[in-house]
Amino acid sequence: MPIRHTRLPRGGVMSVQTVCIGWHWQPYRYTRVAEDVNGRPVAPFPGWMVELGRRALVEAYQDPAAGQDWTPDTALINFYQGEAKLGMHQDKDEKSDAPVVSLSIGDTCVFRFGNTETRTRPWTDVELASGDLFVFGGPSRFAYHGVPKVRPGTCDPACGLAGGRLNITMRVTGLSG
Ligand code: MD3
Ligand code: FE
Repeated sequence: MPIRHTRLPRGGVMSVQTVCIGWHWQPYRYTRVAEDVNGRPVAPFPGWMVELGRRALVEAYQDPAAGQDWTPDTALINFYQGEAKLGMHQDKDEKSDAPVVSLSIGDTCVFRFGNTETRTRPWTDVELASGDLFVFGGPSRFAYHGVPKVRPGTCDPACGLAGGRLNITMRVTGLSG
């Protein structure tokens, strides 16, 4: 399935481009085929990424048992090119409160981490650089968050991207089939 700008239900188009594995995400739903793109089944979720995510949970929680029952079945891969940004939102399309693991590659961005009640302040802005990995578990899982800015040209040449920013989020959908 090719990467694409997701169409929003009210007619807008996201400036970020997204491609999914495991399950195909559209606002408010997950499906096994990319019906809004080309009707093709999405690529399977690779076992090595399950293991990478589990290692992240073990490190984040400093608990060798963390992640043993955590099996991500989808990843949303966002690509930020040019002026692309992501407005403040909650991730509520998964039927699971399991942690989300986020891995950033490429240009540094400003990540805005808000609160669970409103999409407004208080929030905390943090820079996410290439190689940064975050685990959002517990109450953070349902906090509002967004990416107001990417800093062009801040990527280490060794990151392997010609420009822009990639973010991979591993998730548990809580869906079956
Ligand atoms: C906190 N992605 O894919 S990554 C998203 O950089 C998303 O592309 C941003 O927000 C990006 O939904 C932020 C960090 C992140 C990802 C998912 C979360 C933080 C999260 C889900 C719940 C809580
Ligand atoms: Fe999100």
